[in-house]
Order: sequence, then C-alpha cells, then structure tokens
Amino acid sequence: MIERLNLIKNDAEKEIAVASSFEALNEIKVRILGRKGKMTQILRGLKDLAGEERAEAGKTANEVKNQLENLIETKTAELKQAELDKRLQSEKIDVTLPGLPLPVGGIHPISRVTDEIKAIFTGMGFAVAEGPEIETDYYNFEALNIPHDHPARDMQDSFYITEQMLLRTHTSPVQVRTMEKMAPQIPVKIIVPGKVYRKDDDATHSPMFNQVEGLLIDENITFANLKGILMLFAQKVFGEQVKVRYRPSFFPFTEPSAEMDISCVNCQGGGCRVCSYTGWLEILGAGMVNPRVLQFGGYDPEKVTGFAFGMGIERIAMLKFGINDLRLFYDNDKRFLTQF
Ligand code: 2U9
Repeated sequence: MIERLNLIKNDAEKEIAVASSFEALNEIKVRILGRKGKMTQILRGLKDLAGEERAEAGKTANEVKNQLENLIETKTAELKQAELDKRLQSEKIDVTLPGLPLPVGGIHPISRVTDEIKAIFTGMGFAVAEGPEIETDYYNFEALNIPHDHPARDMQDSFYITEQMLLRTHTSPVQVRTMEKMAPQIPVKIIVPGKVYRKDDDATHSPMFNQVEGLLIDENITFANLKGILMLFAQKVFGEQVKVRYRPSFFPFTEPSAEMDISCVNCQGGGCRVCSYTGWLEILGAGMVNPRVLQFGGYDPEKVTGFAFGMGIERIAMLKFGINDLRLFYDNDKRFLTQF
C-alpha cells in the first residue's frame, strides 16, 4: 500500500511539474484527488485494512494527499504569475513615445476683427451692448425713424416672422433699447456687435452678416467728436498712414449723415482695381443722431446730442486681409480658415 502511494505520489509530482495550463493541472487534480480519483479510492479502501497497517497507510495517504494538494496550489500560483507576466509583457506601452498630434482650432477671421474693433472702442471708454436677433417692427424701424415706405420694411427685403416681428436688419434696435434703459442718464457710450439679416445674396452680400454699430450721447457732442473718434479707429485698424474723408449721405436715423472712406489699402490712394481707380474705399456710415430718434429713446434733443456709426465687419475683414468673396467666411473651408 505504501509503495502504491509512493508510486502515485512520484507520478503525480512529475505530471504536476510539467503541467503548462490550468486545464492540464485541473485534469491531474480530478484524476488523483477528485471524487473518483486514485487517492480518494485508497482513502476509502483503508477501512478494509487491519489495525497497524491501516494506521500507517492512513498516515502516509493523508501526507501524500496534503503534499499533492500543496503542489497543485503552488503550481496554480506559478501558472497565474506566468500568465500575468505574459500579459504585462504583451500589453506594455511605452509612455515615452510622442503622442498623436491633435488638430488645433483657431479664431475665425470675423471673430478676430470683431475682437479687435471691440478692443479699440473699449479702449476709448465705450461699453459693449448686445440684444435680441429677433426684433419687433417698433425697435427695428419705427423708433429709428424709418418710414413705412422705406424699402427695408418691404417683405422682399427683410425676413419677417409675423407682421410685427422680424430678424433684425441692423444692430440699431439694441441702441434704442439701451437708451430706453438709461435715459435720462448721460453719457451713453456703447458699441453693439452682432449678426444681422437681410434678403441679399451675392459675392459682397450675404443674408446673414455681422455689424458693429456705435452710439455716443452726451452734452455738446458735435460732428468734430465723430470725426476724431472714427479717424482714430481707422488708423488703429488699417495703420497710422491711412487717410480718411467724409462724403455726405442719408440715413433716416442720423442728420446730418456721412460716409467715411479710407485711402485704398491696396494702392495707398494711387488708384487700382480694388478701389475702382478712385484711391478711396468706403468703410462705414455715420452721422449725428436724428433728434426724433433721441426722443424715441427718451432723451431731450434740446439738452443732449449724439453721434452714431455703423459698419459691416465682413467688409472690414475683406479689406484688411485682401479677401474678394464674402462667401469664403461661411464655407468653413480649412484651407481658407487656417490662413488667419
Ligand atoms: C441709433 C441711432 C443711430 C447707426 C448708423 C450707419 C450710419 C450705417 C451701415 C454700414 C454698413 C450698415 O452694415 S451696413 O450695411 N450703417 O451706415 N449706421 S449711422 O445709427 C444709429 C443707430 C442707432 C439709436
């Protein structure tokens, strides 16, 4: 019996030593220590042996059983460790490798120019005001002294939502709203950047575009203040060398009204295709706030005066960067956008 036990032990030890998988190890365990296994059969058979022999065989059998159980346990741990080592080796990452480059976004040229214009005017003490893009007929037209037969009021020229509501055609309603809130406090000194909407669509007109308008109301504001501030603005955007001139114009909300030109950014005034051989480029409209509009906003035109101006940001950006088609701003073509 002892010999049989030793034989089982030696064979099992060899088998366990060479087992290279959990399946193989488990098969050995079942075959030797399982319910129908060799060791189990021997342990069960002990009861048939006589006194002393049974005691000795029982002792040895238990020792062998324990030894084999320990061996299997140790081998299981070894296999687990080997499996872990293999995974660590194959899944190893080199954290010192350079990462994949991520595409970096940029500021849209319209946003760049808007930010620059805002910085120039806030530097001169203007506050930035904003307001709704869906407006009432009153704020968009009526309070700005725009008559009922003005073309902008036609369904053909503006985007109406109902008879009384439309997408704003300029940012001017925000100035009216600001005046209403502030009156009779002075000064009112704001610029209003934002999107505006008109039924227009070609290389220089888009149904949506961006404007910056400005308004300064105080005692004794004159056309000289308008000229001084707008000339400084032109020089900051286009360079100190730029010249400006004013031509008379007409807007229902200003009186008198003017348009400001700058010397051509392309030919410095000599005449070229960009300026249609005039040497000048129109960049904004302006004027002294019409007394009726001051009244609509709650100010007394006998006590205060004001000037206002407006410009299209796309136009400023086109002149500044030498872009000849407005639609490029809205195409989201990275070949265009990455140039700024
Ligand atoms: C209030 C009073 C006066 C705003 C002004 C202009 C002249 C002007 C155009 C420039 C190019 C619009 O984008 S554009 O097509 N704007 O010429 N805008 S004065 O005058 C105001 C605004 C609000 C209460």
